[in-house]
Amino acid sequence: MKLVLVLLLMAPVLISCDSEPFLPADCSVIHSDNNESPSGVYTIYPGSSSDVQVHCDMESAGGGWTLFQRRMDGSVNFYRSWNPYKRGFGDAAGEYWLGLENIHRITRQRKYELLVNMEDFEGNKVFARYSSFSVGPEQCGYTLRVSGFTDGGAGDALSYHNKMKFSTFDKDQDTSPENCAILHLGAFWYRACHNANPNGVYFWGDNGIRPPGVVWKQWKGRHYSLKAISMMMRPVL
Ligand SMILES: [Ca+2]
Repeated sequence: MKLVLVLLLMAPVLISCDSEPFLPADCSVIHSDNNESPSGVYTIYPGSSSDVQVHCDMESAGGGWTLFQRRMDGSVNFYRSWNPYKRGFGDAAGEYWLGLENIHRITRQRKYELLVNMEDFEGNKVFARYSSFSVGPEQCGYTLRVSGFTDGGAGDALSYHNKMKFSTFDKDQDTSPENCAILHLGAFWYRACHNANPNGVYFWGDNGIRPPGVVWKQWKGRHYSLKAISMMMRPVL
């Protein structure tokens, strides 16, 4: 009896080699696996082992986009310090920031493009698209690299931020003598300071008297806070 027990304990753990676990690195892999997958929340594996929930846009421009930033209703506070921006916060089913480390890990794998969808309070929808997008490692300040603009009605607000490091209120890496994150109540790849402030304070409509909100200057100017904006990436085929 003892011998049987010992043999059982020594038996190798059975591992099925018939199918590899499906660990998609981003939404494009999920879309390629099944192009009828709807938009929504999925789990991806941007690093070697870590998993993270994201919203996948399976409709815009062919689908397969991984959202790394989303504002839509003001339900999440985006005025946060360096560590939350590094690691990510919010809810993949609503407003969230994927985290600079995750964005870096995804965009270092291959060439990515960027799509920014936005909407005003009158229901108008526009976009800006960039054929090349990446975020460098933390040692380099999570530097943004973005180029190859295509206008979908929004105008080009991001080229101004190209090659900038990321700044939060507790980590000033902008080129201004002041602290852009504190001045504009956000966190971004500020220069001195911005043409876009997608992580600014959310406002419901335009009341005319307020600090800077969720801004895309080339579309609505400096004083209009958008109803919705989402920033998403996809590998270039
Ligand atoms: Ca500064």
